[in-house]
Amino acid sequence: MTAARPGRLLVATTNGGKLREILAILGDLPLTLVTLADYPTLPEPEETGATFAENARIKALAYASATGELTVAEDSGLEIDALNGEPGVRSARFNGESYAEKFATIARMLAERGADSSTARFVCALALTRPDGLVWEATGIVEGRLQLPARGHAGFGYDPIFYYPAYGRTLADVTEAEKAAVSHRGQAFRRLRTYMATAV
Ligand code: ITT
Repeated sequence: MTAARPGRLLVATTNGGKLREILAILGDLPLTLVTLADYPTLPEPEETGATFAENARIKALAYASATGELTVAEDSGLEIDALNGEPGVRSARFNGESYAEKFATIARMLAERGADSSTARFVCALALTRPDGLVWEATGIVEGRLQLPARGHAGFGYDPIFYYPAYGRTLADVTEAEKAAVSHRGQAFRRLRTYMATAV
């Protein structure tokens, strides 16, 4: 396997909310963490996969081969059971420019099905790659419930409508550390941290 640039890891995401959460978890690894801010002209790969894991591999491989870096990328999203798993891998592109509009779409779709809530989960699949191939992958899942109207201003994306029963709050109504302790991304990236500390 081609040696990537030693001692470095590219955290490849265009999403500032994800990036902040990931850097907080990986920050104490003895590695230089680089981001897409260090590669400002790279094109964004098209997410053509049918699953979170496939899209994570597509992104990680595209960024690793464009940069020559050991690279981690993740694909994540919200699965709402009453909507047959929607928005799922389409979470970022789901109906509506703003999250307020996306939440309104979800409320309307639920109402069409005679529901006002649903069990739901956030899923995060990450892929670690070198320029010539996949090195390792992991997944994290957090189970919760959809709660409308939105509540809380922390976090990002769908956090204000994701109620986490053990906290009795949405993930936008808890601290970043509380979210990371239970979140899909927290689980997947703590696994990566353990792997990187021992294997790379
Ligand atoms: P990159 O592909 O560049 O990483 P992206 O935002 O396009 O950024 P995804 O395609 O994986 O990433 O879409 C993930 C979407 O799922 C994200 O934009 C949110 O809408 C939602 N999402 C994922 N994790 C979330 C979280 O922790 N809290 C709230 N919403 C989340």
